Amino acid sequence: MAVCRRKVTVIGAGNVGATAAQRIAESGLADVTLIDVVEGLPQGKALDLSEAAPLHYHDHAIVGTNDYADTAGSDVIVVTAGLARQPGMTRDDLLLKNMGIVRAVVGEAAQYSPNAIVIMVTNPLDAMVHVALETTGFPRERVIGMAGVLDSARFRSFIAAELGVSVVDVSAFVLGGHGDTMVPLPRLSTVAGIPLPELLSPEKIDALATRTRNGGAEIVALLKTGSAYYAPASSVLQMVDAILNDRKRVLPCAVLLNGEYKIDGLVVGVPAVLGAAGAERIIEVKLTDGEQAALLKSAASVRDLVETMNRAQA
Ligand code: TXD
Repeated sequence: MAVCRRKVTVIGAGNVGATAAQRIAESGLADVTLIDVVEGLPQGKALDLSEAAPLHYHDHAIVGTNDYADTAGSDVIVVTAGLARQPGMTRDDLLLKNMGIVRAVVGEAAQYSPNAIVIMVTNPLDAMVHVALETTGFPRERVIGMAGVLDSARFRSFIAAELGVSVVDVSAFVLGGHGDTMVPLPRLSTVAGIPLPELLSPEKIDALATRTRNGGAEIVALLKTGSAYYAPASSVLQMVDAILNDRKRVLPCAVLLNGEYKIDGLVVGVPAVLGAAGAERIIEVKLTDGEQAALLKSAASVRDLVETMNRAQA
């Protein structure tokens, strides 16, 4: 009997990449190839993770490499490669540096896995999804950004803590860009089906939404060096699981919009049905004027980044 093991490539063996590799292998989802530009780093982390395999009762291969040939035939490619903002670097400097990195790594990986689904993680997230779409030429279903899953998980955890209820019963609906421009929709966020505005005051909901928007910065301030990676890696796992198991999960994903939500040609976070073909369907909900305006503002900030990248290439 032919046995077909699924394969996930994680590009970037840093904090998010290595943790995502660990979660994917240890949850029994797929073999993992971890690749990085630094020699020895992916090999060392992959070896360490492989040595943990007997203790976690899984037999997935975890391979570390610097050679894209080893990524061939991947079902999913997770892109975490990039630089963090360094002192003296402007946001635009970082945008253009990561654009160059993402273009190079995604271009290589796509050649070896032309049918893969790409999950982008590198920041600035929405802009990097544009870069990956352009570089691969893949359809929009197969190039998806991870941000909304993380933002909604953060929002859920804060709502649950505020109400003293299980996070499992909290469902949060977020739209828009990652971080600053996230658009939470409290009226569509629920606790066991009860709309959030029935349980918390508008001021309290606003405070929790603001904390969510600043969720990344709150962790950076505590860690001093580096940024969040446990929840980001778990968010990647949820998306990979939805794809490999064709679960048709409805998850907030950064995808290219072609007129949905009155946005055309820009990558924005919206609810999508995630299954074996990627972001198979975008779910459109009717927004209030205020929500629509916030979403358009979020899209405008993505447009600014795309224009900066276009100018740099002109
Ligand atoms: O919600 C989200 N989308 C995010 C995004 C949540 C958390 C982190 N987010 C972003 O992911 C973050 O702002 C970064 O842009 C990426 C990766 O974050 P991480 O914390 O993992 O960064 P690290 O630890 O610095 O790892 C980056 C790795 C590191 O090992 C580099 O050597 C590698 O990327 N790197 C490369 N690998 C391959 N090829 C090239 N060219 C390359 N350049 C750097």
